[in-house]
Amino acid sequence: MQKSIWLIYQILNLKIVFNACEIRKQNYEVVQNTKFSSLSSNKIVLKNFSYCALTCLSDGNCCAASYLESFRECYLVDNDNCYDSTETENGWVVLRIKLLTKSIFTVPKTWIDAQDYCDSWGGRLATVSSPSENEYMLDMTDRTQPVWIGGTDGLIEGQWKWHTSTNSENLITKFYWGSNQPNNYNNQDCLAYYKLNAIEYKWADEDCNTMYQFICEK
Ligand SMILES: [Ca+2]
Ligand SMILES: [Ca+2]
Repeated sequence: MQKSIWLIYQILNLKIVFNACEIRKQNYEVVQNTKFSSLSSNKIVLKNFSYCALTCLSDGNCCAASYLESFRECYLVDNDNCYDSTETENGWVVLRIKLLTKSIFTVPKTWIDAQDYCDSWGGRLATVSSPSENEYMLDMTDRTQPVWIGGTDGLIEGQWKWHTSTNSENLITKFYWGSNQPNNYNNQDCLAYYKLNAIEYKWADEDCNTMYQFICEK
C-alpha cells in the first residue's frame, strides 16, 4: 500500500475508533513523518497507529503519541514533556493533542505588557511544570538578559501563582530559585529567569515594571 493511501486509511481508521469509543472531543492533529526529538516517554509495542493514538487519548497524562510503523513502536509522551519540539523523520506518525508551543520575544516589555502581548498572540506568559521543561526554557534564552515568565505573587505576598488566561487559581508548587531569591526587594512580585552570577541563571522575583524579554506559550 502506498504511504499516502496508508496514512489516509489510518486516519479514517482512527476516526472510526474515536467514534466507537465516544472519546471526548479533543483538539488534536496527526502529522506524518514527524517524531518527538526527545522521546522521554513510555515505549510500548502496538499493532498499529490507531491503537497507539487511542491509548494516548484515553490517558489523561498523555499529550502526544509517536508511532514508528516499521517496528510497531508506540511512544506516549506525558504532559510534562508537552512543550518538546518535534522533528521530521520518515516512517513516524505523531498524534499531537495538546502540545505547548513556546516562543521567546526579545523586544523588552513590562511583565503586564508581556502578558498582554502573549494574550494577543493567542497564549500566555510561559509556565513551568517540570525540571526538564525548566531546562528547555533556559535553552531558549541567551542567558545574558533576564526573561519574564508567567509567575506572580502580586495578590498575596509569598504566594506564587501562574497567571493563566482564565485567572484561575494555579498555585506554583515547584520552584527553581537562585540563591537569596525570592527576596521581595522593593516589593518584587513578578517571576523572571535572571543571571545571578557567572554560572547561575535561575528564577528570581523582579520588579514587574522593569522591561525584559519574555517567553509566551500556547
Ligand atoms: Ca513579592
Ligand atoms: Ca528578587
